[in-house]
Amino acid sequence: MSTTLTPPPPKKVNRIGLEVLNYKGSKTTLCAGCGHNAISERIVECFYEMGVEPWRVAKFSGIGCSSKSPAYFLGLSHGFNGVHGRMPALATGAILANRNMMGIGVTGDGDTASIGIGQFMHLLRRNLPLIYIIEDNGVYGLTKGQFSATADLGSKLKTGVINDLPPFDCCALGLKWGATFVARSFSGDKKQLQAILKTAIVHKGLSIIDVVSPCVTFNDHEGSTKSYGYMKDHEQALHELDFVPAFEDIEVDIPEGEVRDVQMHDGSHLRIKKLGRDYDPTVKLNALAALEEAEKRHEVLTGVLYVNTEKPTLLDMLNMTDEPLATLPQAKTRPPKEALDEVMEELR
Ligand SMILES: Cc1ncc(C[n+]2csc(CCOP(=O)(O)OP(=O)(O)O)c2C)c(N)n1
Ligand code: SF4
Ligand SMILES: [Mg+2]
Repeated sequence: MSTTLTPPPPKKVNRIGLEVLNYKGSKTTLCAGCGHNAISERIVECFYEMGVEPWRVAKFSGIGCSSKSPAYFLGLSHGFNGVHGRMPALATGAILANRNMMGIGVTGDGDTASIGIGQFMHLLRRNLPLIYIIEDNGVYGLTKGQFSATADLGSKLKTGVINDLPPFDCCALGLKWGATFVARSFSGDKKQLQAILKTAIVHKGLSIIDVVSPCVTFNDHEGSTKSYGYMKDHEQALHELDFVPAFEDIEVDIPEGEVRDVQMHDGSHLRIKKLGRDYDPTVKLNALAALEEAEKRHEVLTGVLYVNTEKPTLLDMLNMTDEPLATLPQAKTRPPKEALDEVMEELR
């Protein structure tokens, strides 16, 4: 009697032949249920599905539970965990030194809007090509839950302390001061966050993605405005999003008047389906007005607030070379001897 062995099913791979496993990182050490874990999972899925070469990605972060999360995704990528609130300077230096790398920064609301607000503002005016994710829970999770500068006015800590200062809205800052892709999402909204992340992966410029990401240990109670419960009752999606990458067939039926289509640099499409209102995310004033209105109504507006595919990046403005600076020969990085002799002559 002969036994036939069934071969194992073929491994599922993406368009560059990698398995999803190749996009994972170490096992998370964050609390079970922390919103930050869901964001790491979305990053793994999106980089896998987009077929990004992980060794071409540079991950940056500061200090905080959120800033620990780059350890939990893209284990084959380069990573740099810097000082609290100083990630933008690190990312700027690294991306300038090698424009072939795709930069992704993961930070917290404290890391960005409290101690790091100065660095954040300077990053915004530079339009550095970088995916900048703020895992926004309104508190300093790592140091046991004090209010951060994105905590809403009137939000309550577990101890009963009420926040009596108005928040910085990182999306409004991004819009006003120069980011070219600005979105807000919720860690619990898988589909929306995936479409936003995929768009950011192909966007040529600075993407600010503020993701409300509840801290289950210190800020998920009644009275908090960054809890799962509050988001369930107050999230207002601007539109329904669908991302069609350049490598997929985009021939799909679009119901006229219902869908807005934004073409990205690489030929990918961000499909924006109307939900109630007609919203054009290429007009900055629309975004600022929508945020103001939402604040008055105590709503958390999510979706793509703004996208600008025209503005030159910092790398274009500086006319940076394609070659990594570390590999340039001295002949290309120093003025020639004759030029130096000429300067010396002028000083004589
Ligand atoms: C210079 C400096 N000041 C203060 C701290 C203490 N500290 C560590 S993490 C943190 C805040 C983290 O909050 P956030 O960025 O919102 O991250 P989360 O833990 O909430 O994800 C603070 C104040 C520090 N590590 N370094
Ligand atoms: S303390 Fe809060 S932010 Fe930190 S891992 Fe736990 S749930 Fe997440
Ligand atoms: Mg925080």
